[in-house]
Amino acid sequence: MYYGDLSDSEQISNVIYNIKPDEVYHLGAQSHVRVSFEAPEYTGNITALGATRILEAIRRSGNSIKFYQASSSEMFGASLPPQSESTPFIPRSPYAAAKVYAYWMAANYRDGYGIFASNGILFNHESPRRGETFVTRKITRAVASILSKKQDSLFLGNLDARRDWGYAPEYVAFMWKMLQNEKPEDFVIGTGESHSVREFVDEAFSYAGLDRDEYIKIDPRYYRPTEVEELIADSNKAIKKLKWKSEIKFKELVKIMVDADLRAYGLEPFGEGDEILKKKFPNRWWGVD
Ligand code: G4F
Repeated sequence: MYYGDLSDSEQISNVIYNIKPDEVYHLGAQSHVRVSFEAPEYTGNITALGATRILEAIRRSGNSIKFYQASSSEMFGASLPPQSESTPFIPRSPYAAAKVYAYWMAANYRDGYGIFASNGILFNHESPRRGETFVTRKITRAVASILSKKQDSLFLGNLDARRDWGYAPEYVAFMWKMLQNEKPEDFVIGTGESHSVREFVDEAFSYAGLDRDEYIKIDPRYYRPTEVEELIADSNKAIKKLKWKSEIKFKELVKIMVDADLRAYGLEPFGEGDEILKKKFPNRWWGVD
């Protein structure tokens, strides 16, 4: 294990020099959209310039290193859905603006220096490992916490926002696939379906037999100065060229996450989420995680 910091170009160069990697998957970022409004400069430094620091270290190393840039559907911002590789970027947050910059740096290092750099424009991808302040995990954790009698309400922001939510392990497998492609290219990855935060709440609470109206409260603290209303991936390029297929659909994802949080709270999972994983990924570690 090597340690580094995306704000420190010398350290990054040393890591690239010492490891001499074949492939770099750059997922490091200040990745929380709401937080980026509170810390816009820091977000630019880490999320935008961090990518440049790695690309520059790769270029200076002179080694043949493939580079994956974790681009985001947030870059589409106010562009109407469905969003594909040719949809214009209209970023709606400091985070999204920083990701647009990093996207173009990867494209420029590809075109200018011949570096194998690819942008994966990934729509929201979730799992039991999702950070607790992102909305999906916040909801599924709250369900477990309410059932454990440790929490009696859940404060949320905009329930009308719509996202294209998929299952993260599938997306990570596709990141690897992108770097095995014969040439560096950009791909949009998502399920092609959008659902509102309200629908996510409804699915999670009804799976647990809870009445959402008893628990959900709105706190304007969680509103964003500018919101992304709706994201839906048009992944046709990835489907045709790299056989992308999202296995886990919205309702299944919710059940997987609720079951995992119940277990984390020491409760018996309802079991449907576990069954879905065993059935769809019988030979994969993420089927039993
Ligand atoms: O879960 P979120 O914070 O994810 P968001 O903003 O879509 O960004 C995530 O996905 C992106 C990929 O498209 C990544 F690039 C990014 O790094 C991150 O992983 O919020 C989802 C939606 C938003 O519209 C937000 O306004 O949920 C709404 N929301 C409503 N109440 C809330 C809450 N979001 C959070 N985090 N907390 C709430 O209480």
